Amino acid sequence: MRRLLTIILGIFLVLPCSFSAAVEWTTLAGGNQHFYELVTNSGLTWVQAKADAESRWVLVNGVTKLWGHLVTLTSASENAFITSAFSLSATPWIGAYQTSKLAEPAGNWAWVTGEAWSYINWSTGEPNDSNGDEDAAHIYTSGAWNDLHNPSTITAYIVEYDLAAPIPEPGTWILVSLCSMAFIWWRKR
Ligand SMILES: [Ca+2]
Ligand SMILES: [Ca+2]
Repeated sequence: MRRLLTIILGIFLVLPCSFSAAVEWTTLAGGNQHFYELVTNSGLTWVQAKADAESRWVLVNGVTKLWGHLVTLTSASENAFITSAFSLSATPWIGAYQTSKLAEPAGNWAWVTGEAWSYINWSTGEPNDSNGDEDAAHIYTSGAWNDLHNPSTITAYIVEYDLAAPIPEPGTWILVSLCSMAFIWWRKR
């Protein structure tokens, strides 16, 4: 009985405090300490995927909350990390989009975070603005990008977590405190 209660309490402690499927690109691996996650679903447009990514967050070390956004691939090494870390067979959305149609097909591309548009990895012949209506980007298994019709749906996107909240929200402290109190109470029994 005691063992069963320990397991249940352990699940209660671990799940809300540290659960995440996100993968860190560590400094040891030449990375930036950002976290990345491949999110799969039944099919979202680029606009829907962007909103979904921006509603997500991870807790680092139990207290630092990092908010997500569609991934920004601003270097060859970041692009290579994503390509090796995840199966990209669903050709997920990434955080590149066209701010206007005044310079098709390759002009006015931007990252959702406003980071500089310098590194590019378009697939051969892309972007091509097929049918005059491709203004959002996704990534192939090879790591190369394609511009696609924004209202098309894709069953995956990649989220990057790096936007730190300055102060953990009260709810976070309450959760951490409750977890700690529950653990101390259990050890004292
Ligand atoms: Ca990035
Ligand atoms: Ca295209």
